[in-house]
Amino acid sequence: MVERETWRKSFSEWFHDVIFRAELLDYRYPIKGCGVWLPYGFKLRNKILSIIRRLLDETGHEEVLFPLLITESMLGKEAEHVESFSSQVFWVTRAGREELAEKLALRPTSETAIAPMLKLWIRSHANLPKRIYQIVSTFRYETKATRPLIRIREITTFKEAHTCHESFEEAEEQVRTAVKIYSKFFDELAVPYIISKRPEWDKFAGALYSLAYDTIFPDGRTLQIGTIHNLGQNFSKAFEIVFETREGKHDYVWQTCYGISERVVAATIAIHGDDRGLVLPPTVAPIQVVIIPIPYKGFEEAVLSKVKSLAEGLKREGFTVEVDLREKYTPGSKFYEWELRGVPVRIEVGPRDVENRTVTMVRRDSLERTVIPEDEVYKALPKLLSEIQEALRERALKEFKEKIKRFTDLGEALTFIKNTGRLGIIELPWCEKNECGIRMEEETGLKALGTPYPEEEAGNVRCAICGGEAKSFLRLSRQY
Ligand code: 5CA
Ligand code: ZN
Repeated sequence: MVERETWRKSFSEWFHDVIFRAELLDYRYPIKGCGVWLPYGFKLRNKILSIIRRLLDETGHEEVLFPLLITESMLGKEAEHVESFSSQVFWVTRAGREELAEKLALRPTSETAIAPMLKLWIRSHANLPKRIYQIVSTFRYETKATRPLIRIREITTFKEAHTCHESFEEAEEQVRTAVKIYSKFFDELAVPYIISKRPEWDKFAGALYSLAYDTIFPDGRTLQIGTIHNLGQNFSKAFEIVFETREGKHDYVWQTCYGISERVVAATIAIHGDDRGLVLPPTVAPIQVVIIPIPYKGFEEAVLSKVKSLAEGLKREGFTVEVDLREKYTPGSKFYEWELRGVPVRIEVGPRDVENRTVTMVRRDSLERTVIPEDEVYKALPKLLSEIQEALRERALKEFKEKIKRFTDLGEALTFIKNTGRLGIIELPWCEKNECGIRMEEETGLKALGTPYPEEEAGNVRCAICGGEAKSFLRLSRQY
């Protein structure tokens, strides 16, 4: 097994360090909150995006691309929305030598960019349901400390889906579909999550309610990695998106939206890593297998020719393979580098492998070595990759579950919080009154994530604050 001490104890440093040294991104760009995707990071990003694209495409979503700029009047149409985003918007006020007559916002998200076009496109129930998505940069002037991939000002990988429906019930059905899509998505990344209905005071501005996916980082803090909002008719009323119903009447469309960002890349890195660096799940690893020759005097030719034919064979079978033939590096330093970059499987070919017609396979997660006959590699590799995927999933899930604790009593919870280093999530019975929830945040010094989704009856317990009948549990954590 690989140690996870640094990863656990100084996670924040580990995270910054690994992003930089594994050459995923470079945040030395001279604007705060903006980073450069490097080739290896960009490949990882695109692998992850290809999963969400597939899941959306197969469930009736169509990919589109809207302009980056939004006029001030468009952005201002839905009152709650603009109120909540106003402190975070970047504005374009000048163009060339001229002051603009109406200033233009860089989209912080796109409801208000999309709505005026939906108004033109949707005439009748025959145009519904409508499901579109785009993957774009959005801009948020974050005032909290920025963090690589986690809190940035140019969010470069903002995947936002927007849907329109005939009825509230259909929008609710779409919310359930979105939950299925995101759950599958995170399952493929082997990233564990918990789904909560955000409390009233923390929902997306302009939504009826918000559901959120949170995961727990090695330092015990939670990260919101995805959100799903039922927007009701708030935006369609503000933008007059009206359709003719089946009965020949007119109604405003019912909308939902749901989004993720490069935080999903952050979560994939953080959840599976260890002291040697990245450990990438095979489903998203840009390189699945790296082949490294172990040259030995007199065997150079034989080793090289075996490495090359093996690489060709594996590529033909559809694996993504890297062959590290660099002469100036020792095998040891190559091992170190590909371990840092999280390649799931390393194949070593040495003189003994040539003699015995074998290959040596080393898995990145456990560093376990196995020597197998060379003609079995094509069968052994897919099996090994799926074993790695499963092992990562199991370990992550086990660690995740251990970090969620339910209490019935505030005092017990407070003692637990005081004595627990990397806290995770606690749950306390709640009457669902806002004032009690806010008091829970104050008493614990934590932030509310919301209540379990799907809804869960609290059973026969009392609100941890007022002693009244508890309707559900409130989840609380330290959040990024
Ligand atoms: N229009 C809706 C749905 S797309 C929306 O904007 N929702 S959101 O505000 O919750 O953002 C969607 C997701 O983007 C969040 O769940 C979070 O995972 C991610 N996100 C938000 N702000 C940032 C940021 N500054 N840096 C990185 N990711 C972010
Ligand atoms: Zn209460």
